[in-house]
Amino acid sequence: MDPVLKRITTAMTVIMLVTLALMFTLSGTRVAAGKSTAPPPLGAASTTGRIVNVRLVINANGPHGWPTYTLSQLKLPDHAIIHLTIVNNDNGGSALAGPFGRPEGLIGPERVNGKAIEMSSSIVAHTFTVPALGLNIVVPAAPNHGTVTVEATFRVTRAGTFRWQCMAPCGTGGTGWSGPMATVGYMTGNVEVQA
Ligand SMILES: [Cu+2]
Repeated sequence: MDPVLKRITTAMTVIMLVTLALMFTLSGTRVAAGKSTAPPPLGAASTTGRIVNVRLVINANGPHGWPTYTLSQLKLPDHAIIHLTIVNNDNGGSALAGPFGRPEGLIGPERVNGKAIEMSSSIVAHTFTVPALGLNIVVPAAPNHGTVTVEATFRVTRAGTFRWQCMAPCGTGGTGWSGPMATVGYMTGNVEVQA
């Protein structure tokens, strides 16, 4: 073969191989990314259409030994349907303030361990309450050394930043309203609804 032609052929073969290798690598990356089943980080909002799944965990013994919601600052898109799951491992109960033993502002019933429940209780572990949004989610106590899972669906229709608060005085002090109940990052925080 003509040496020049041979060099050109070799160069073209190398280019083709490199291109193929690159395509293979890229498609492999895509498949790997598509197959990823890692759960979203706690409290992160994952959007599927207009349904947003949010997961919170309540730890009985957070920092200071205080009961703690794992995420105090929630960001939600306005007008989305929020499917909120709360996993609670706190087996203690507290007497509720006011009418907060009943779920409020939800689409459909609250579900406890997968079962729809007409809940009304004056002693619960915690609540997730956003007064400005008319939202109240009741979290019963977990069994000893176990967890209880609460699911609630609601739609936010108001942009802004709103305070959320647990309404079961699970904190310190004579009334149970000090410590975690009064400290952002534990039993109170903000919900930011983004327009
Ligand atoms: Cu609480």
